[in-house]
Amino acid sequence: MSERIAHSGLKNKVMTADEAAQFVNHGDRVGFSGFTGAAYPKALPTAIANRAREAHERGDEYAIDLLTGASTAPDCDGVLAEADALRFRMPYQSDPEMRKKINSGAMQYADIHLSHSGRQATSGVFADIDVAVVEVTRIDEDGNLVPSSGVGNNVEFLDQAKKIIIEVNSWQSLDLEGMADIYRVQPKTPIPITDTGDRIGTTYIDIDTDKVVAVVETDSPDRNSAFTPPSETSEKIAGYFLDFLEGEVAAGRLSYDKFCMQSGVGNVPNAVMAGLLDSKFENIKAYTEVIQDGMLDLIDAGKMSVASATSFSLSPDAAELMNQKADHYRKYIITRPLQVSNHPEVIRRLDLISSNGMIEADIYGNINSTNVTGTRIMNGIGGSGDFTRNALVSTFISPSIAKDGDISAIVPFASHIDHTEHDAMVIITEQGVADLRGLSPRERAPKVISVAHPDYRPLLEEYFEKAQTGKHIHTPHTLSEAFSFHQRFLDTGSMQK
Ligand code: 0RQ
Repeated sequence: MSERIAHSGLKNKVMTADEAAQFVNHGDRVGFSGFTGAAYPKALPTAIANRAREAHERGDEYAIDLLTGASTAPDCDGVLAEADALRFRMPYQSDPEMRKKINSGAMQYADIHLSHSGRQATSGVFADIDVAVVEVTRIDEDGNLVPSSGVGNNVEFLDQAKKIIIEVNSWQSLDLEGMADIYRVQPKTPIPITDTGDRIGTTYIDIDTDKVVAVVETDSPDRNSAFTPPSETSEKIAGYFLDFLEGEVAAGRLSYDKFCMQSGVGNVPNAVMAGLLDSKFENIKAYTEVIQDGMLDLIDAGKMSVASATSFSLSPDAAELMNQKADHYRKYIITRPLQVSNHPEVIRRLDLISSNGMIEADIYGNINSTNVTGTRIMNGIGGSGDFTRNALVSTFISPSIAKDGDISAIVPFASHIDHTEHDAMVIITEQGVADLRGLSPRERAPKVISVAHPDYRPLLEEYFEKAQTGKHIHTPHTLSEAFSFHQRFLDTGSMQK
């Protein structure tokens, strides 16, 4: 381990996680590394959760405000939520325990665009950050930090924090060094990225080593949840997505060479990437948030020339492969601070095609990505807004039904709106493609209804027909029935009955 901590001053700060947790006090605002299950601190969360539990048993208060890059893992968000150690959390999370606590009102959750999260931290929206806890692969002789499997908001948290705790994780490959491209976004200054693979910064994060109060050694894997094999539904959706891309080529709007993509996380995006393996597309580029299994496959097949993201989100097998072959993959992969990976300026410049999942879309193309029946948080908006609003073409890919058909993903009116009809351009389900570009609301509705599940199409057609008998029909609605699908679900457990 000692070769991983080359700075002599910081070597002297090595201590246990329990000792380091003593620097994290009740009421503190704490910035953690971590993004979609990668690069999160592995030891401090449990140590902080234990502190919280002990304080609560004594009858004392103990809760912190936690800022991260995005979701972490059960041994981070999960243990902290379970111990009631959090008062507040931002941004994206996807932990079942945390979801329960948020939805029950036991903690506060601010679900903000990921591209805004670091900027809000540096501009003082979250006031001072008391402690930054950041996982790294290595500390060099000058005290610079070599990021592990992701960057997220680490730079912003390290710059802002009064105290720094570093976790040096020997599970992470030393060959990750060179993958990161660290650049501090300056207000009113263009980001000099004009192509996906441009490197504009350093491979390490420079810090004020005087702020470091503790260094903790760990040896634990990232979360790396396994993906289930692609279902028939996700393969159908992937097929339609590829048909859509072919249509764009036929229309002269896209080339088989150097198409640039953003891809949300999950099984459907991985099925899309599996489809791209056998497609005519070559030299594919990804300017996206997370490196997924499918991207490693595309790189290995010589189909993807470069992938830029802020973090990994890999299955256990792919994480193992990354640990063995990081020196190979770092020729193709760049990890950037979240403010850069998700920056609207760069996304718009790169003319990319985005694809993200959704909870539901309404008949005019408003998208709910986050709140089931408008009230129950699932995960969060993540970076889907950053990419949807700024992509050349924004797509949403989703099964047309959920919960064995009790829920329709196409509804009369979305019960919560993350992406408006002005931002969402194409909706793809296993039923087909609804290309909404250039259409008025009344032209869009039949297209959206055509990708609903056949069991729900008649109900949606009936709603649309009746809504057009109203007085103002630019965007026809019968407001008293706009949430009838959701109400039926709450009353009977199914949107159909
Ligand atoms: O529930 O886990 O209990 O089975 O949602 O659904 O179909 O497996 O799809 O994993 O792609 O998730 C929108 C949640 C879709 C995700 C969402 C239930 C469904 C299942 C998962 P179970 P699927 P996915 C990149 C970009 C927002 C952030 C984003 C998401 C579970 O894509 O969080 O895009 N997106 N970020 O049963 C009730 C509905 C439902 C529903 C699905 N209409 N009502 N439940 N589900 N539709 C990542 C980052 O930014 C970090």
